[in-house]
Amino acid sequence: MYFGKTNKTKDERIPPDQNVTTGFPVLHHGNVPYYKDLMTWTLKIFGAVDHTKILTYEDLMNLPQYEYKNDIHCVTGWSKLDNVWRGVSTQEIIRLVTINSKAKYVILHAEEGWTTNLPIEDFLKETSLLAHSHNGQLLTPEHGYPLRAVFPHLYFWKSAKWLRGIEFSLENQPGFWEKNGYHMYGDPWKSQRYSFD
Ligand SMILES: Nc1nc2c(c(=O)[nH]1)N[C@H]1C(S)=C(S)[C@@H](COP(=O)(O)O)O[C@H]1N2
Ligand SMILES: [Mo]
Repeated sequence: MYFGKTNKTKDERIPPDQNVTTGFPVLHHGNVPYYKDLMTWTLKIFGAVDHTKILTYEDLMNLPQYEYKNDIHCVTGWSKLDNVWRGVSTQEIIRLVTINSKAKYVILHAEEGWTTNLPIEDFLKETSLLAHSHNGQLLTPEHGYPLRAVFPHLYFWKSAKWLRGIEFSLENQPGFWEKNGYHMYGDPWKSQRYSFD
């Protein structure tokens, strides 16, 4: 499947105060995990769900694979256009559990306890993906291998690299950058950079 067609001009694709880069900057807090193999790697789906579900890398690869092309916008001011992401749709992931109807938020858990938060409806947007590949190549360790989230409609800090857990929650709990002054939602089109924006 392939989505991401746009009728927008290049200028219309760039949110306020962003500059286009042709490189692919690496940005994160903490250390890059280097996996020799994925034998012990799992993705845990937990929290406000009927049962905790643990997926292996193989389980993920056996789910339907999607491809999307879109633009990403980092809060520090760079945007990168026309990224092709391949992976598993978040909509496939939630079919594996029953979510408590009162749950409204998702907390993503990455390696080293790094977290970020977003509303369930954003997690489930058609373009929201758990990606293993970028522009036809497996993610490099620096960019999130083996699995990262991609939410192109939010600032890129919400797109957790080295994803290990998806927690459904009744409350909106701030993640790592959100606790450090960044916005709880992070819409690049509204310049929602900091908590006071
Ligand atoms: N686990 C984890 N994911 C993370 C971050 C982080 O610190 N830890 N930083 C975020 C930020 S601020 C950005 S801009 C993007 C950068 O992704 P890239 O290094 O692939 O460009 O990752 C996001 N995902
Ligand atoms: Mo960022």
